[in-house]
This record gives sequence, C-alpha cells and structure tokens, in this order.
Amino acid sequence: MEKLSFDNFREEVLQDYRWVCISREASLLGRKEVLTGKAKFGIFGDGKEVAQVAMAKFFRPGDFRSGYYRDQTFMFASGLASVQQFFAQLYADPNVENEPFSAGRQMNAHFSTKFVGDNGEWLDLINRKNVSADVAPTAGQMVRGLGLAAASKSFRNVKELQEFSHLSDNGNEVCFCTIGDASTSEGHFWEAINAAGVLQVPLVVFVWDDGYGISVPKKYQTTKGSISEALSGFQKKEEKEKIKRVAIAETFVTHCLYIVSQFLR
Ligand SMILES: Cc1ncc(C[n+]2csc(CCOP(=O)(O)OP(=O)(O)O)c2C)c(N)n1
Ligand SMILES: [Mg+2]
Repeated sequence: MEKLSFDNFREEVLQDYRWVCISREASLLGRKEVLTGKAKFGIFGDGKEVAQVAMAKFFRPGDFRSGYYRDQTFMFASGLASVQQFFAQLYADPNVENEPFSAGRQMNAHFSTKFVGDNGEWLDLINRKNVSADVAPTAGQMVRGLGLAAASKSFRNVKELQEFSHLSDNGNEVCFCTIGDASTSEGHFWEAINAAGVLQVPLVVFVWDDGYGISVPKKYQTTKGSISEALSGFQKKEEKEKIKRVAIAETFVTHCLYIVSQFLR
C-alpha cells in the first residue's frame, strides 16, 4: 500500500469534507426546489454522507454498484455524477447530455452508467466504475447485485467466458449493493443474502440504517430492531475470528469495507 504523506492526508481529509458539505447542501437545496413546486418529486441522501465517502474509496474501476436512491454522495465522491447532473434529473431534463442517468425519464437520484455504446457494443467495463440502473421497487437492487456478483464468479470459473476480458478482470471485481434498513424486511433481501452466502460470490451489502422506513421505526419491522444482529447468524465462524483479530470500528460500514479489502478481491 502507498505511504500517505501528511500533506496528502490533509488534502484527502479536506476533499472528503468538501464532498460531505456539497452533498448536504445539494439535499437541502433540492428539497426546497420540490417543496416550492419547481421539481416534481425529490428524495435525498442527507445523513448518509460520511459512510458513502468511505465506500467510494474502495470502489475501483471494474466494480459494480447496485443501489438505491440515497447514494448521491457515493456518486459524487466516485466521480460518477456532478451536482449539476443531479439537479438536471431532479428537473427531469430530457437532454441526455445534461442528465446522463436516464435523460429525465427516472425519478431523481436513480443513477446508472452506460454498459453499451451508441451502436450497442459492450463498453470496456473493466476500466469503468459501473452502476446498474436503479429501480424504484425497494430491494429490487438486491437480486441485480447478486446476479452481477454471480457473473463475476462465472467469469472466473468458466473457461469459455475468459475471452471477454473487457467485461471482467477474471472475476476479480466486486459488486457493491446498498439498501435502506426498512427494505431489508423484504423477501428479495433475504433471498439475495442467503444465495450470496451459499454461492460465495463477491457481493458486499451496505445497509443505510437510519432507523426508519418512511416514518415507521425499525422496532416495528426488523427482528431485534437491528439488521446487523438479525444477520449475525449468516456470518461464517472463521471470518468472525479473523475480524476479531483486527482492530476495526464495530460499525456495519467498516465491517463491510474490511471484508471488501480482505476477502472479496
Ligand atoms: C416494493 C416497494 N414497496 C414500497 C415502496 C414505497 N417506498 C419507497 S421508499 C420506502 C421506505 C424505504 O425505507 P428504507 O428502506 O429504510 O430506506 P430509507 O429511505 O430510509 O433510506 C417505501 C416503503 C417501494 N418503492 N417499493
Ligand atoms: Mg431507513
């Protein structure tokens, strides 16, 4: 790993802080635009900024994101969206030059990147940070995430697929999946988590646990009121011991990031 000088460290911390502030201001301003009738509908990522700046640091070219509508900070910090593009989608701008995620067709904060070029040819996905187009039904992103991670495993194991070296780096990419805490109550979430554990595919799931789904507190929708506790039975024993040996903060995000950096690549 590259050694970080004090100046570079300071610059990185300031850049992280800048993204957090810019993203929060985008949320506040965007909400005002909706409440004053200048945009049809809006949903924003305030409260999730710091975790997403951390997540963006581990997201490499070749990786995939399958996520939902709270991920604007991750998109900004990964260089995949500008604030201007974010607002163009809020105003449903139909010009794809201004709104590259859906040309004004999708609700705001529904992101995507191109997988195919203008003539329908596959792009070099291994050199791009990839975002599968967000879907509105909550937890719908889970099965996509599982599929993308399962594809990586196939690219690694199936000889006939190895010629597609512009799509996969021999299966070495990781799929980052994001979901809200309330949406973890849905069947798709549990099916995907179980299948990922059985299939052992490179999927990392981030739960943005803000305690509510719309206005319903999590004690009414999650067993033990904690998705990390409810999920702890899925953890493999040897993995638990390895994690215990390393001094990491006991949050779900750092836990996931640790798993990405240590086990999935
Ligand atoms: C299948 C489905 N059911 C209901 C909705 C309506 N809906 C949109 S967001 C939401 C709450 C999601 O809460 P959570 O998963 O905690 O995400 P948060 O917004 O808190 O980040 C609901 C019920 C939906 N989009 N899709
Ligand atoms: Mg929530």
